Formats: sequence, C-alpha cells, structure tokens
Amino acid sequence: MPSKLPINSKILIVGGGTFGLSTALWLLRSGYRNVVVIDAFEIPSDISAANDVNKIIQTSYADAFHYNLALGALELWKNDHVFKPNFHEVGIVYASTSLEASEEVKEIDRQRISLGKSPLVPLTSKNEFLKVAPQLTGELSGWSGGFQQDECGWAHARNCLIQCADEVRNLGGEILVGKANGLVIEDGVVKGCTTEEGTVYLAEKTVVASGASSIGILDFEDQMLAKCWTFAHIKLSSEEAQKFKNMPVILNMDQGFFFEPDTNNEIKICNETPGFTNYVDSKKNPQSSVPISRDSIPKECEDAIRKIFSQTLPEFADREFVKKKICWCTDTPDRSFLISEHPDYKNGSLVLATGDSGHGFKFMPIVGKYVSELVINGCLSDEDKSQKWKWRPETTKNRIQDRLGGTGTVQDLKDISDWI
Ligand code: FSA
Repeated sequence: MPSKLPINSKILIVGGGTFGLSTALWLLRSGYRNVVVIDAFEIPSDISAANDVNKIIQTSYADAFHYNLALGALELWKNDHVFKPNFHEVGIVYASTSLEASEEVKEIDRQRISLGKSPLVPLTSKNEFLKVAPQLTGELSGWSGGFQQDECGWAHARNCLIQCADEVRNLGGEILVGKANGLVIEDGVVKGCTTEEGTVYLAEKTVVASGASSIGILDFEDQMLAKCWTFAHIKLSSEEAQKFKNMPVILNMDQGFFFEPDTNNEIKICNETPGFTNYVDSKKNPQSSVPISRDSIPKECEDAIRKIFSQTLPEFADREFVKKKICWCTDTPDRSFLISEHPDYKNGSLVLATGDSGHGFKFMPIVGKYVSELVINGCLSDEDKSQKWKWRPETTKNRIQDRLGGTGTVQDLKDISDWI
C-alpha cells in the first residue's frame, strides 16, 4: 500500500465543475490545506455541464452499483449544508411511450425491490398520472410508468457549484482562473500543468477533472467521447408558475424531461436523444469530438421539445423559448466514471476524475470522497469501485450507446443544417 500523502502537500485540481469542486471540498475537509483549483472560467463556468438551473437527482438505477452510490450521495443531499439547501425532494414520474423505455422503468423497479425499497407507484392511466402530478393537462396518450415520491427530485446545480466553491475558499482552498493545456512531466512524474496564458502550476499531485475539456490536456486513448444534449426554457407568468410549485420531475425515458419552474418562473425542458458529437477530424476518433458553445439548438430538438409539451402541457406547446442551449458531457465506453491514477506516471502523481457519462451531477456531494481517497491513499478502499472506474482503453471497442429518443443514432453537429 502506498504511503499516505503528507498533509502539507500541494494538490492541483484542473477543473472547477462537479467532480473538481467536490474533490477540493473533500480534501479540505480531510485536513489538506494546500489545495488549488484552476478553471478556464470564473465559477460557475459557462461551459460546466452543471451550470444549469436544475438537474435530476435520482437514486433509482437499474444497476445496483450506481443505485448504492446514489444512496450514498442522497445522505449528503439531505444533510450536508453545502448541498441540502439546493435539493428539492419533489419526486420523479418515470414515464415511457416505447417498449424499450417501459423495460427501463421495469428494470428500475426490479432493482428497487431487490434493494428492499417499495415498488414504484404504477401509472397506467391518465387518472393515475394526475393523482401524482395534477398539473398535467395533456392527454398523455400512450404514457405509462411509475412514481417515486421520496429520495429523489432535482437540485439547483449552478447554486451547488457556487456554494461548493464558497466552502472551498472558506476552508482555505484557492480557486484560480487559467485554461490548462498540458501537463508538466519530469522523469515520468507529473509535476503540475501549464496554461494557455503561459502560467505553470506545480504540485505534488495533479487531478484532471475537467469533464468534456479533459481531452485537451492529455491523451485518453479514446476512452472519452464528448457529446452534447439540448434544452430550452419557456417563461411563465407568476400566476401560471404558482400552480407548478413542487411538481415532481416529469421524466419520459424515451422523450425527455422537465421540471417545476425556477425562481424566474422558467420551465427547463430537455429532449432525450443519443447525443451529438462535434468531430474536428474526418476520421471521427472519439477524442476529436470537442465541445463548442452554442445558444441555439437543432430544429429537430425544438420539435421534440414541443412534442413533449403537446402531450403533457399543450398550453405551452407553442410558447417562445427564452433560452436554448447545448450542454456537454463526456462518455466513457461503458458509462462508468474514470476515477483512477494514470498508469503511465510515477508515484500516483496524476489522478483522473472524469468521464461523467451524462449522469454525474447527482453524485456531486459524494464523488470527491473517492477521488480524495485516491489522492491521499493512492488507492480506493473498495475493490468494486477501483475495477469499475479504472483506466481501461481496452473497452473502447465495445462502446455502448444506451440512450433512447431522437433519430436513434448519435449525429454530428456539423451535419445538422436546420437550427433555431
Ligand atoms: O441520470 C441522469 O443524471 C439524467 S441526466 C440527463 C441527460 O440529459 C440524459 O438524459 C442524457 O441521455 C445524457 O446522459 C445527458 O444527461
């Protein structure tokens, strides 16, 4: 077993988003004081996937590994003063309008039962949906599913970033602006990173936690595939918004999801798709899909969003979008995270904490526990986690897709001509 990292060691975390800030928080709470986070932007970064008004906080998973991990996070969503104020435990309506999606809901139910949880409340008719979400006015034709009342809902993601960053600073951590573009390596040991601005940051341990931007810093041997999803906001009047207070998250597994209005009276709605890449080389190597920022969405995504409203809240189906955005995630081949020491560098000097795979945010309160364990002890105490999250370029041949909706295939943004 490697020796424990001395308490005064300098730890550099590249990326101040979900994984990076959580790691900084856990390290500082473990007594490490020399913790520096750098991010290309002030927090909350405009390109962090978590810079968003709401994200689903879901504990129910079809697989026991993520289910148990989410239950660990839930404890902190309910009790940690950084996260608790941002968690809204309003429940989730899991719905489906296709056979594959209804299978997914059944899988979740099976896993719940095997973990000793009560089954989801079955939703097989419009009336049953209205009992749990009376705000819905649409016909919900072909909708079925299940309802989970507690241990789930949504969180104000942007405020989590802000509050976590405040806590990091309060505990003595530093958060600096700089766009990392490479590592400083001496004799096989990572000694920090360089930035586009020409600054060199040195540290005993470097953690790369920069989500979809991680591929700009080091070669992940095609394990990371940056993809984006789309969402829009509509604005309600105060009277309209009033009716939706504490509405559960409406999550149709094959079409998309929406939330109760935020404090600005805006409803955020996302359409489900297999995601979009942005390849910059014609060979389409996974690592050449790079995030770009856009305040517009493909027309087909607008149509999909309006379709969800026409089934659930037809009064909003034609309402103007006051915001349209794309949001970047980075998929590993099997959609488990990559939380591991890099095998090619000595002394565990480079730790990777990335590969959110489009389901990372709900784990924000707890993910740093494991990354910090790796930084401090040089290994994870749980063998299952070290297996699941290890460096694994051999898995790139069998990349799973694992999402429903849209055209059924991952499209490249450059092949989309119709935008709104
Ligand atoms: O499990 C979750 O955290 C839901 S994430 C929401 C979402 O838009 C996915 O529906 C999508 O497939 C992609 O993974 C990005 O995130």
